[in-house]
Amino acid sequence: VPRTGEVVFDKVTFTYPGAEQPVLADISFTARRGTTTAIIGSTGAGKTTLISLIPRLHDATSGTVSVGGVDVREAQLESLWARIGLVPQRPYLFAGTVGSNLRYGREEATDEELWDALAIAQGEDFVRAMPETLDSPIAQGGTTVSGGQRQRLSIARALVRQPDVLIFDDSFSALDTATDARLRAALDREVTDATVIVVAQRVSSIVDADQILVMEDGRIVDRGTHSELLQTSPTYQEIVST
Ligand code: DCP
Ligand code: MG
Repeated sequence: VPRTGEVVFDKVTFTYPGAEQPVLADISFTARRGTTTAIIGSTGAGKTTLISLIPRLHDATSGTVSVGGVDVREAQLESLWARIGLVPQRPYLFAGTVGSNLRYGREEATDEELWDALAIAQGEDFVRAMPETLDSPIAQGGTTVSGGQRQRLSIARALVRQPDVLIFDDSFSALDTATDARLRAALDREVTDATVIVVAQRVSSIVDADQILVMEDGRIVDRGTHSELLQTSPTYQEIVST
């Protein structure tokens, strides 16, 4: 399996088991290594479903999804997952410590690597301010940290794994716009090799993306850069203005 993290969707359709209507229809795009692909669209458009096909949380009903040139259905699941860092829309923390939560998925990571990931995820300051820093306990369900802190720990956990493909599902929504901007600038600076896929609600989080896919009812209705879409896409214009 080549180490390149290019993600390709080719005419992908997906219907949830037992459902009548497809949730994704005719999805084709390429997300290249070293670039950021953003996915935007209203609630229920199918964004989370789309990204869930990459680590095979679901399998496409028709069409193919490939990572690094290999059809995900033919890849070994363990090696596929090792190459994907997915920050879920509802981040979860385990009972344990800050450190054990960050090491989940890469137990051998050093403290220095954890701090590097926290610095990018804008979590360094609040973890340093905790009485036992990386050894601070996290209660079951992560109730000892705020929603925004949980989001940042979840982002840092994905970075610690140094994946080829980094997927953020609405991961910046609980952050204030200044923190969001700092985090994206740090990602741009420090994560240069990965294929980054960002699902976002806020247009400000994706203005710099190399390509933006605009989704509506399970389809990609428009695509382009921010400035291209401002001129060509009524759907995008509507999202921008709300
Ligand atoms: N759906 C379903 N079964 C599931 C998950 C979703 O039937 N287990 C349906 C609900 C929506 C459609 O699929 O009609 C798309 O759901 P998504 O969660 O993929 O939509 P988004 O991620 O775009 O929505 P949001 O912005 O609210 O996260
Ligand atoms: Mg979603």
